[in-house]
Amino acid sequence: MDVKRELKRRISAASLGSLAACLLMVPLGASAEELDAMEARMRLLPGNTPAAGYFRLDNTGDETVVLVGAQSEAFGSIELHRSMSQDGMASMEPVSRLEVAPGEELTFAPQGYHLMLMAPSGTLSVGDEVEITLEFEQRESLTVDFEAVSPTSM
Ligand SMILES: [Cu+2]
Repeated sequence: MDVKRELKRRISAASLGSLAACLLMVPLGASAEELDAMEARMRLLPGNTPAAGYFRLDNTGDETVVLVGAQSEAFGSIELHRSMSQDGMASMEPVSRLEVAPGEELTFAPQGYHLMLMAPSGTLSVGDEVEITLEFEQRESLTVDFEAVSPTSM
């Protein structure tokens, strides 16, 4: 075999090697189909009380998914919160990350987890749909349409 051809072969083998290395740097299980958000609603509350976002997250993939936050153009600030009842007093606290194991689902619902939707950029009415982007650790974000519902509907 002549030298030139052998060299060419080595180069293409080397570039294949670096391509493989690049592929390995992409987080595994990054496919969006493995994660579904359903029943996404936001409950509007009167006055200056922040709206609350509720949904269900299904992890049908084989990797644990970690929810770390949310963003929306419709709100200045969104936090993950958990409602609690202690000594008969209702309160809530911020949550920084929530894990959803493979095959598990996570439900945001009244008296439990909710998205605290603060500083709305406009007036929201029942029936409006707002995009909220859920953010995860080491995987691409998921943008979900949340439908505005009345305070009494949930
Ligand atoms: Cu809250």
